[in-house]
Amino acid sequence: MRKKSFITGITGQDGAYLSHLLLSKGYEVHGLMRRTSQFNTARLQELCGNLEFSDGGSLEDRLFLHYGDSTDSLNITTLIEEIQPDEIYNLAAQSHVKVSFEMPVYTSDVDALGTLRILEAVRQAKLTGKTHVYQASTSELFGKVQETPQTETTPFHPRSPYGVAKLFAYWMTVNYRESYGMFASNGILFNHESPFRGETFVTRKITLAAARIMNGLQDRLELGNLDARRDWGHARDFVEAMWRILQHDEPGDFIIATGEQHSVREFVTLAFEHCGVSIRWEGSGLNEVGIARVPVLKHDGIPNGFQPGKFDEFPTEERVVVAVNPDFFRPAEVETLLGNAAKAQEVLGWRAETTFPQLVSEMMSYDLKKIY
Ligand code: NAP
Ligand code: F7E
Repeated sequence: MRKKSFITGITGQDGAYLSHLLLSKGYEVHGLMRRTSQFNTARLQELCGNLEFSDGGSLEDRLFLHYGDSTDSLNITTLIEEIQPDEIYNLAAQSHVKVSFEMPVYTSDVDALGTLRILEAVRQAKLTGKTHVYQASTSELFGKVQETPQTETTPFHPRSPYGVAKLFAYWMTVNYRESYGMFASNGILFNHESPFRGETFVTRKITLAAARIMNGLQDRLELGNLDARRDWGHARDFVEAMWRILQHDEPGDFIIATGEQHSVREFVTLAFEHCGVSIRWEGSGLNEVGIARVPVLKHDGIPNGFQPGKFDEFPTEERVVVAVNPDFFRPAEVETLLGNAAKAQEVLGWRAETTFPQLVSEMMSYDLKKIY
């Protein structure tokens, strides 16, 4: 019998990597998918579409997508009762911190109550003794950090409606574990990125813009807080940690992080270095700019075909390629995050495999090809 998993947020970055991992391990994967006016399964198709199975079976026999929404209690309860999953990964969320300031009520409904709906559905379906539940908790819980690096015992101080909603979800997960003996665990994951990261998160915004600038398609990249520091890992490594958390003998809460932090400015510098371009930073605050010699801006919308190593083949100009735009500031900022994943290493045997330069390189290589 195949193990059955149910992933909410299956169409997102982590949902797609986790589906790949679970399908490769022989799981039957069920996913909650929102009805949208355009197809939203591109990540799943790219990461899982070519999977081959040793028993000769096909993807259609193992991957099942169900329409639904984390705000719809009846839908969630019915699906969990029908699927009777061995493992639930609750990844669905309005996951953009800046957007959460503009949509605090909706963000709370999805990210806070959405988690409660899952936990309560498991209880109502009398699956408490069977189903292991993973909750996608976040380093945003630490917000205005109380100590560095952050561990499982660091006090929380969220700084956004997103962080506050995730705090409710974190404690509900602990509460269902303590009240009903449910196998419910929190993975407190620090930022993790990949070529499949949403395009409005800072890392992907940078790699896409750098690829467009190098192809003569974009004048400059406008960013908010260049000094923000994050502990950035690779989503592929981090979904492995999610799986290990649910395979452990007992439920618990785990920090998942690389233990290394970099600023947004460093990420930009490395992204352009991948293209053979070095950025000169000048000015400060709102007037800070990044200047570089890059291919001239084209006006016909056709990429110039840039690839690393081909820099000398293009007419170039020196210009401002990065500028600060206060529209991207947040009402309250999380300035610095750095995780200590010693518990995950000791208890789960997990550690981040991908280095920061490898992550930036993989994302840049992907986006330089995606331009076409
Ligand atoms: P993501 O790419 O934004 O994916 C979010 C997923 O949730 C998408 O599948 C999205 O569906 C779905 N979703 C949004 N609202 C929903 C709703 N009302 N009902 C059902 N599904 C809904 O996020 P991610 O980076 O994969 O992150 C996965 C989870 O980990 C999230 O809970 C996030 O908050 C948390 N997390 C992420 C990080 C990180 O650095 N990536 C770190 C810590 C924690 P659509 O495709 O239809 O939009
Ligand atoms: O911002 C700064 C911004 O939006 C990172 C989510 O997955 O990770 C993510 O949340 C930093 C912040 O991610 C821009 O102010 C500067 O300090 O990429 P981000 P995030 O807010 O850290 C956590 C762990 C989650 O749980 C979330 O779901 O970069 N920044 N300039 C910018 N950020 C954006 N988005 N855009 C800018 O132009």
